[in-house]
Amino acid sequence: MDLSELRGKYIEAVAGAADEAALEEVRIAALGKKGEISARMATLGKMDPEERKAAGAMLNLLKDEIDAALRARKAALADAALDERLKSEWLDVTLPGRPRRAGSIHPVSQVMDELTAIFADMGFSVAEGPQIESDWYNFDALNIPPEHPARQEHDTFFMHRAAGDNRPPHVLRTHTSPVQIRAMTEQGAPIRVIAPGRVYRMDMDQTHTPMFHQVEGLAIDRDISMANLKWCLEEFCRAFFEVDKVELRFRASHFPFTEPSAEVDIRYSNVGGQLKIGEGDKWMEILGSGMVHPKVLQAAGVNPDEWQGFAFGMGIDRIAMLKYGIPDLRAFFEADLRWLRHYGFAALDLPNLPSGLSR
Ligand code: 2NL
Repeated sequence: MDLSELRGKYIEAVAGAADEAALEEVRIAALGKKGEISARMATLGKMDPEERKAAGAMLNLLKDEIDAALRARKAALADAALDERLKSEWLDVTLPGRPRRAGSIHPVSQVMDELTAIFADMGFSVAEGPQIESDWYNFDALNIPPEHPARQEHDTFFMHRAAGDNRPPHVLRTHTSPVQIRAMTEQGAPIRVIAPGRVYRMDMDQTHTPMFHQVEGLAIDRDISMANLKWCLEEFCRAFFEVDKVELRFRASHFPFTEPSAEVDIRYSNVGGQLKIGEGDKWMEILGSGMVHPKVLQAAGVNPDEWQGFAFGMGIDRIAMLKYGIPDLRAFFEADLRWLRHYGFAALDLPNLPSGLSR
């Protein structure tokens, strides 16, 4: 048999191999130790040098060609096998699940639902906005100019710009204030909104996670004062902690976006690790607040000579831990089913004021 016949025989055999086992038989017959091509190689030794050079080159070419054909056929067979499997193992992912156990509501979601119910009762609506914000909405509009030290204090995550694009980068929002700026810009005054949601800061330890939850509130009208702020926050705390009496303490503070500004502490007791709100001789800081700075109103297109109002911001994860006695913040974001079953809330049981928030 000459080489071209040999080539024809094996190329045809490769093409005809129906599965990997058949393909392996062809490989052994041609290129195996005792294969036909190998046997031809063994005859080279008896040739004279000139003849050996020419015949050796031809044999090597043929060997490479058969080898390439084997590999290509093997890949094609694997593709076909995968297609077969994908057809037989087809699954309709849009089918409803058949849960063996009901899921539960995460404490953060529960608390968001609770505070939404409380503030809705006071006439606030819920505003939402993007988690990736422009530098303007997250900082400038809030009276935090580029060189302001508060920018560093926010431990901001910055997004990338394309090379050569020198505009300020977008950021992961460091608070939900930009949502309220957007709401004010779109709706104008008067306005009453809360903005609950995820916020991001580059911080990670026992008491900080890089993503956490915040709720901010904003009330703008013609004659809203600090007195309205105080009542609103006291009423919120009384309803949220489900106690008859709460006591808040306002401490003068400073934020770029409010003037005057106050940090707010709540009275509590700690008896053997059991925290009680509204009694005792301890104070815990729970939120920041103040009268919206005229420059912030202006940035949102609201005339500060006509309108004024208060704003506040508080951490949702922290008040959830406080209300439901959850000791470790980091467990909030580990998606541990045992933890969720222990601290979670019944689904379809939306918090509402008439039936008691958390029952
Ligand atoms: C804190 C402090 C605060 C605000 C947030 C705010 C929003 C607008 C205008 C003015 Cl649109 N202020 N928000 C005001 C005071 C304090 O948060 O300690 N948060 C955890």
